[in-house]
Parts: sequence; structure tokens; C-alpha cells
Amino acid sequence: MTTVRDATFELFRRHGMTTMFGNPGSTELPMLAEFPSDFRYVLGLQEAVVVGMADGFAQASGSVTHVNLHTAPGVGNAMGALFNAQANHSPLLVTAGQQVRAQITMQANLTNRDATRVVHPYVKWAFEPPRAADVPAAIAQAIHRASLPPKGPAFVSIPMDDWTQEVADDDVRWSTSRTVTGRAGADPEVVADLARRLESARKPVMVAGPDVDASGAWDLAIALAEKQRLGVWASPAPGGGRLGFPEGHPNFQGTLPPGIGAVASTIEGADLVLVVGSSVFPYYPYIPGPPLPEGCELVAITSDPDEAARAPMGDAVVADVRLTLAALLAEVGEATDREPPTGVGEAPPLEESDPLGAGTVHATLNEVLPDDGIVVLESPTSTMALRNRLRISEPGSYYFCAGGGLGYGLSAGIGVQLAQPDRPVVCVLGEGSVQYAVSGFWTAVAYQVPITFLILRNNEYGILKWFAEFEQVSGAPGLDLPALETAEIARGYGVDVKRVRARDELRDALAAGLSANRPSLVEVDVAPGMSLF
Ligand SMILES: Cc1ncc(C[n+]2csc(CCOP(=O)(O)OP(=O)(O)O)c2C)c(N)n1
Repeated sequence: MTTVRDATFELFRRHGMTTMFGNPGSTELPMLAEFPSDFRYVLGLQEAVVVGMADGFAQASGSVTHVNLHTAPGVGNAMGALFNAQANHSPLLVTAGQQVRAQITMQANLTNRDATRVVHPYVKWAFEPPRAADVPAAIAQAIHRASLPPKGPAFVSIPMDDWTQEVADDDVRWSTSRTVTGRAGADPEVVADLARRLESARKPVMVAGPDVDASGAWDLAIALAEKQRLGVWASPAPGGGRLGFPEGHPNFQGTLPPGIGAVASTIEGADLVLVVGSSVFPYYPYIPGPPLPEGCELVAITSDPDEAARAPMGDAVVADVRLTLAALLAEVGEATDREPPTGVGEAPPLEESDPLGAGTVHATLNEVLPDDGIVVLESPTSTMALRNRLRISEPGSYYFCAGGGLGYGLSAGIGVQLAQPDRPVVCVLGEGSVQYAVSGFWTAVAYQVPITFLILRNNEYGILKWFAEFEQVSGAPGLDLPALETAEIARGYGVDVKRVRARDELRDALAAGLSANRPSLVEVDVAPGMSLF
């Protein structure tokens, strides 16, 4: 005999899931009892932060990550972050405590009524096991579902009295020792057909999206672009949670704008678009127009059947991005008669200003960030300036929220740094964005996570002012953030902070933060408005 708890922790060990993110309540304590010493519990002080940290950890480690939440209110607080995790294709096992079985029917206090319905739109699967003995199998199933393409959160609600129940070894052995793998390549005929389409196109281009990085296909995307002399665009920034192609490479052409008509005019002249590891496309705002230039075709390779089905134009191949790119690379010939692309050219020179422009801030970051540095970004008005000044060119080096819910950046940054302890992580945030996950500072300090926060302070919700102009909205309230002392708040949580204004001070403070082995924060005043460079 064994207990549900022992069998489940053994299951976690088998999957290498020994880091658990959570915020506990009375209904979760039975799971945490006698917490094994080979496990690490990372405490977050609010559930959106807990899920955001797990999201970053899951993406940066490439493995299913366990988040434990406190019955209905904990899950409720986490919903926005679960929306983000689903958009990020982040493989999460989300568990939540539940009342003891004897008190669920009477709906005693803290009963998670409709436990499986409330999370429904943002998880791949939601389940409450009918018997205590089924808990390990249900959790095993959720782990498999989270890791199968498209990766995403899967949810199990667990009555709190289940953990101490005894089960026969034979009742859990079979279901908890299974391996399920989900990488499937494309039909060779489909690959051959795609290769011929690429070879016979006059001017094919590639659009590289987040799943290139997540599937480990970075080098294959480069090799295919070079062999076929493809100009490569990054998928539009709002949904491009990760980079699929080195932005300093001569084949790189820039980031696609996120509007329907704007995409078509940007790739004018192309006659075939090969989209790799992205939805088609994460558009926003609405800029109507033809979705592609006249006579241009599109083929998307995605591991997500949903992305394939809902694309508004073009063909799609549902298959693992890495395997499909490898097969395509082997199948296509060298495109020696096409002109090789010549890159995006130099960024315009920096303009002097006081306070600094966001582009100058990011150019300064670029001077001090080591080659193996990782950027986690949530600074809406400076997103493109960062991309254009850093031209990140290593895999696994950029994380951005595909879902667009603020609070991801600060939390995910901590998770990414925990998963990649040997690489310097800089988390670049607008001061407004910080506030959605501000208690994450406590976790960074409590676990001595050596992350560097760079806070851009423009005293406003800058991007919303940009949107107000775009949407021709005047007189909207609530777009200014005066007297918000983010550095002082972070100091209260125990972070080493520095407020700077001049470029030299910024460079020194960032360099010091990046070499410190504890969390540090640099808050810099920046000029208001949107910066592209
Ligand atoms: C959870 C959530 N609430 C609200 C928003 C809407 N929103 C998008 S950007 C933004 C302002 C961000 O301000 P800040 O981080 O200071 O960056 P800035 O726009 O000034 O660069 C807001 C409120 C959102 N994306 N997510």
C-alpha cells in the first residue's frame, strides 16, 4: 500500500517536476505535509504571480511545471495569468485544493463549486477525480495533456482528504509510469510538395514565430533561410512571445506589423509566405485590408490544430515545427539563383534628450547585457525600441506575453531566472506593468533570484495614449500615473534599488545589477510616448 500523496510525489519525481509554485491555503496543506527535501516550493504572494512565475519557468525549462492554487478564490485570482499561459503555449499542471469529499455536496465553506467549469476556457482539460484512488492517474493524465501539442495548462481539483488515503500499489503503478510523446512530423508527401512550392516561387519569405524557439528549431530555421535565401520576418510583436530567428542575421527583415492590411503591404513583392511556428497572425489593432499581396500564397507550419484551423487565409501543415523544418531542409535544393537578403541595416542614431528616450535606454542595456543574457519584456511603448536596439540573436533569450495580460513580465522573469540560474536575466518593465505583479519582488528576494529589473518610468500608461489617438478617442480618464514610486515599493520588499536619469548612471547601475547575485532594480526616467528605435 501507498498513500495518494506518496504516489503523486513519486509521479512528479518521474517527470522531473520537483519545483512547485504555489500559494497555499488550508485546503492545500494536506498535499504539502512532510514536504520532501528533494522538492522546492516557490511561494508567490498572489496567484496571478504564482502562475506567471510557473509560466516563465515552464517555457525556459521546456518542461511541465506544477502550480498549486487555493480552491475557488485562488483559481479566480489566477485566471488572467492562465489566459496568458494558454496563449504562451506554456505546459502547466495546475492543481487546486477542494473541500473534503463529505462536505462538497452541502457546499461547506471554501467548496470550489463548478471547479472544472470556472477554468474551462483557459485550460486544455479540467477534472475532479471521482475517487481518491484516481488522483495520481488524473494528475498523470493532466501532465500528458499539458505537454502534448499545443502545450498549455491542464487542471485538476483535488479534495483535501484524498492525500492521506491509502491505495494499493497496483492501482497506481500502471497509470503513473507511462511515457507519452507528442512530436509528430509531417507526411513526407506534404513536405515534398512544400519543398517544390518553395523552389519554384519567385520571391518566397519566411515568418518565424515563437514555436521555432520552443520546439528547438532555431538552427534549422537559419539553415533553411540561408539555403533558400529567404528574407525572414518575425511574427507580429503582440503575439510573438518568443523569437524564431536571430534579429542580427543578414536574412532578417524586421518584425511584421500586427494589422491585417499592414502585413500585406510590408511583404509586398513576395509570392509565397512560409509561416513557421506562429498563428496567422496575432493581429491587433484592426487595420483592414487584403491579408496578402495579390498573387501571394501562404503555408503555415504549426503544431497547434487550432491555429491551423482558424487562420483566415493560406494552407497549413499541422506537425512538429522542428521535425518538419528538418525534413523540409533535407528535401529542398539550394536557391543559388535568388539574391541573398541583405539585412535590416543600422538603427538610426540616438537622439539626446532629458529624460532619456526609451531607445537610448535599450541601447545602453545592449552595451552591458552579456551574449547569453535573457530579456523578459513588458514595457509596452518601448517593445519595438528594445527589439531594434538589441537585435537578440541567441535562442531562448526573449520572453514576451503572447496573451497581453499585464503582470506576466515581472512574474515570468522570476520563473525564467529560476529555470536558467546560470544566465543573466533582465526583466524590462513599464512602471504601470509592475503594479499587476508587484508582490513578485518579495519572491525574488526570498529565494535570492539574481534577476535585474529595469523599470522605465514615463509617469503614464503610454501605450493607451497611443491607442487613444489611433482609436480617435479623446478625454479618456485614467491614463496618467503621477507619483508612483516603484523603486521605493521594491525597496520595501527588500530589492536593491537605484533610481537614475543620466545614461552613464544607467549603464553603471545595470552593469552592477547584472553582476550581483541577488535581485536588483534600476528605475530610469524616460520621455513619454512610443519609441520604435
Ligand atoms: C491585466 C491587464 N490590464 C490592463 C491592460 C491594459 N493595458 C495595456 S498596456 C497598459 C499600460 C501599461 O503601462 P506601462 O507598463 O507603464 O507601460 P507604457 O505603456 O507606459 O510603456 C494597460 C493598462 C492589460 N494589458 N492587462
